[in-house]
Amino acid sequence: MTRTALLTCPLDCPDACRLKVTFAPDEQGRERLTAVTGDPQHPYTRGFACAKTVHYPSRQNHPDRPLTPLRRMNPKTDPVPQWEAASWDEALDAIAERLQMIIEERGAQAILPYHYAGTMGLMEGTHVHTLWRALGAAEIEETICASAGSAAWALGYGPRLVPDPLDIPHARLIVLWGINSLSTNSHLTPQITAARKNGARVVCVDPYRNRTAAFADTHYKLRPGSDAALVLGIMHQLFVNGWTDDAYIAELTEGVAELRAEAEGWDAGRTAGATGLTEGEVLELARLIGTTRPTYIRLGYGMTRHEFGGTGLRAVSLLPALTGDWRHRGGGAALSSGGAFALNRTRLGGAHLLREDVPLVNMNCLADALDPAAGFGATVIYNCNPATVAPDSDRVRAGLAREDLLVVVLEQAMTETAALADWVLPAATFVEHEDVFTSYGHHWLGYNRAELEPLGEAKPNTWIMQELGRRLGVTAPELYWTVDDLLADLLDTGHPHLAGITPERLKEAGTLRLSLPEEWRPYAHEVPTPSGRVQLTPVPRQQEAQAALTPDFPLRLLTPPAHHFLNSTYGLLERLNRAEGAEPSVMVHPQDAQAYALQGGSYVRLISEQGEVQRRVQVTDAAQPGVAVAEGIWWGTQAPDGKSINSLTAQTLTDLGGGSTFHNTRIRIEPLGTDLSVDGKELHL
Ligand SMILES: Nc1nc2c(c(=O)[nH]1)N[C@H]1C(S)=C(S)[C@@H](COP(=O)(O)OP(=O)(O)OC[C@H]3O[C@@H](n4cnc5c(=O)[nH]c(N)nc54)[C@H](O)[C@@H]3O)O[C@H]1N2
Ligand SMILES: Nc1nc2c(c(=O)[nH]1)N[C@H]1C(S)=C(S)[C@@H](COP(=O)(O)OP(=O)(O)OC[C@H]3O[C@@H](n4cnc5c(=O)[nH]c(N)nc54)[C@H](O)[C@@H]3O)O[C@H]1N2
Ligand SMILES: [Mo]
Repeated sequence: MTRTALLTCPLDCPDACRLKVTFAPDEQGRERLTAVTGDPQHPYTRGFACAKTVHYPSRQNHPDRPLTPLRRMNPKTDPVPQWEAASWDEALDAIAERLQMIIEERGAQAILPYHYAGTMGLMEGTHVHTLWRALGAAEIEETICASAGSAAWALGYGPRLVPDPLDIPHARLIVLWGINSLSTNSHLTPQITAARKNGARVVCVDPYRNRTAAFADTHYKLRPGSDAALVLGIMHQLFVNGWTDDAYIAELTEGVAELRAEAEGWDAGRTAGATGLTEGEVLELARLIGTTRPTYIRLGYGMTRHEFGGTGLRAVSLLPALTGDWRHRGGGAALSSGGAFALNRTRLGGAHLLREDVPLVNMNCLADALDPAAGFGATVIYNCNPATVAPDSDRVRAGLAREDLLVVVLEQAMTETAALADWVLPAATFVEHEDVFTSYGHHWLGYNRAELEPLGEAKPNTWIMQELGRRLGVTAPELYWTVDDLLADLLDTGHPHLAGITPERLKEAGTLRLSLPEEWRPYAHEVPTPSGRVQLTPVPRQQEAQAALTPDFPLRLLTPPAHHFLNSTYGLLERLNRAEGAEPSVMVHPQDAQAYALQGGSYVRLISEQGEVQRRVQVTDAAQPGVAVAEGIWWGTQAPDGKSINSLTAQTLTDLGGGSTFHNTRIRIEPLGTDLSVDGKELHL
C-alpha cells in the first residue's frame, strides 16, 4: 500500500516548498520514501518540486548513507577511511568522555561546534545549538551565506521584508539582479512567467549568461563587483530625468542630498567604463527602471560574495526608495522574507544561554580555526559539509585530518567531511523527524510531523545532543524541549503577523500563511528603521577589490551554485551528476582561451593564491573576457583531481556582515599539457 503526505522541504532555498511525498513498502515490507513532488494546493509551490528534490528518495535510500554510529579505525590522513560500527551507547560515551576531558583541561571554549543550514528546521537546524550555549563552547558566526546581504539590507531598511510574491504578476518590469533564480529560486519562475503574460519585461544583471540570463529578455553582463557603479549610473539618470518619486523620498527617506551628490559623478560614460557595459545599455536599463511602474527587483545573496559585495547589494536595494516602487502592487525589491516571521526567538537555540566571554569564530575562517595554533581540541559538525563548501578547503581538510583534534560529524550522507571524522553519527532526514519551518522567499510557516521511522539507527540531531548533554551533566531545560515546547515558545509573541496562528492550527494545517494585512506593501508607508525612514546614507560608493587582478592572477573566478545540486547536497547522486555534465568544468571566454592557449574540452590547471584544481575547460561566450565561471559545489570525488572548487577560494570577508567572498577569487589558468594523470588516476582526454 502506498500512502502520501505533505511536508515542507527542509533545504536551504528560498522556496521552502510544500512537498507531496509518497511512501511504499519495499520487498521486506518496510515502508520507504519513493517519490517527491510538489503540493498542487500550495499557492507558491504550485504542484512541482525542483529538478533536484524530485530525487530526494535516492539520497534518503542511498547505499552509502550512514545508518549506525561509525568509529574511524585508521589515521584520518589515509585516503580511504576504515570504519567500525558502534552502538549508540559506545559512541556517545566515548565522545562525551573526550569532550569532558577537554572541558576539564582547557574549558568548553576549546570545543568548536560547526553548523549551517543543511536543514532549515527550527528544531533540528537551530534549536539544536542549545547544548553548546549551555556548555559555554566557542560560538560559530553563521556567515557563509546571508550575513553580508542581511547587514546591507538592515542599514537601509531594518528587518528584511519582501512584497507578497503572489503580487509579482502585477509588476511590469522584473529585474533579476545577481540571482540565478531559474536555478536557485525556481518557484519564482511561474510568478515571472505570469507577469510576462501580463506584458512585463524581464531583465537580468549578471556577469555571465546563466540560465536566468538566457531566459530574460535582456542580459546586462556587467563586470563582477561593479554593481554599485551601475546603480549610481542608474540613479544619475533617475535624478537628471526626474524619474524619482519625490513624495516617497520626502516622506520616507533620509539622505537623498548626499546620494544625489554621489550619483552626480556617474554619467553614462563613467558608468560604462566601470561596469564594462555600453553607454547604451546603461541608459536603457536606467530608462526601464526609471519609467516602468511597478518594477520588481529580485536580488540574490550570490551577488554579495565579493569584498565589497555588501555595498553592492545595498546600492541595488535602495533603487525602489527613489522610484517609490514600494507603493505599487508587485513593485519593490526582494532579498529575504525572513523578517516577516516575527517569532519569539529569545530561547531558540538557547540564545539566552550564550555567554559574552566565549570565543566567536567566523565560519568562513574555519581553515584558520582548525590550525593547531587556534587551540581547539574538538569540533562537532552538523547540517554542514565544510570540507567541500568552506573557503580554502585544502587547509580545512588538513585541519580535520589532525589526529589531536576530535572530529564528530552528524550526517545523512557519507560526505567528504564525514570521511574525515573520528566519529560519524547517523542523522535522521526530514521525513523521519518532526520540525517547524519559516521561509526566506515567501510567507508560509510549515510544520512537519515525523512520517517515517528513521532508517537503521539514525536519530534526529536533537536526540544526539540531548544524549550528549545528559552525559555532560547539562540541566538547561531548553535542551530537552520537544517540538511542542519549542513551537509554543516561538509563537508566544502577540505580534500581528502571528495573530490567530496557534500550535494546534499550524499542526493541523501543516502550512499557514502569516497573518499579513490583505494588501501587504512593506516599506510603503512605514519603515522599521530607528529613524522611521529608509537610510540612503552612508551613501554606497563603488570600491575596487583589494585582490586586484595582476599578470600572475589575471582572471576573476565565479563559483555559483549548480542547477542540479543544493550546495553540495545531492552531489553524491550519479544521475544528478550526469545531468550537471558528469564532471565539474570551467567556462572561459574565447578571448581568454586564445590568450592563455586553452583548448575547449581539454583539462587545465586553475591556480589561485590558496591552491590549485584541475578541470575541463569550456570555451564559451557565456563568460566574459577576464572572468571564468565554475558552476557547482561538486564533491571533490567527482572532479578529475579529487578536489573541491573551494581549494581555490579565500577566507577574505565582505565589507559588511563578515560574509563569504566565493565570487572574488583571482586565478590564472594554464593548459595541463601532457600531464594526463593526477595522483595515479588517468584523466580522460
Ligand atoms: N539549484 C540550486 N539552488 C539553490 C542553491 C544551489 O546550490 N543550487 N543554493 C541555495 C542557497 S544556500 C543560496 S544562498 C541561493 C544562492 O542563489 P543566488 O543568490 O542565485 O546565488 P549565486 O548563484 O551564488 O549568485 C547569483 C548570481 O550572481 C552572479 N554574480 C556573481 N558576482 C556578481 C556581481 O558582482 N554582481 C552581480 N550582479 N552578480 C554577480 C553569479 O554569476 C550568479 O549567476 O540559492 C539557493 N538555491
Ligand atoms: N565555492 C562556493 N562555495 C560555496 C558557495 C558558493 O556559491 N560557491 N555557496 C555557499 C553557501 S550560499 C552556502 S549556504 C554554503 C552551504 O553549505 P552547507 O551548509 O554545508 O550545505 P550543503 O552542502 O547542502 O550541506 C549540508 C549538509 O547537511 C546535511 N544535513 C541535512 N539535514 C541534516 C540534518 O537534519 N542533520 C544533520 N546532521 N545533517 C543534515 C546534508 O546531508 C549535507 O551534507 O556553501 C557555501 N559554499
Ligand atoms: Mo546559501
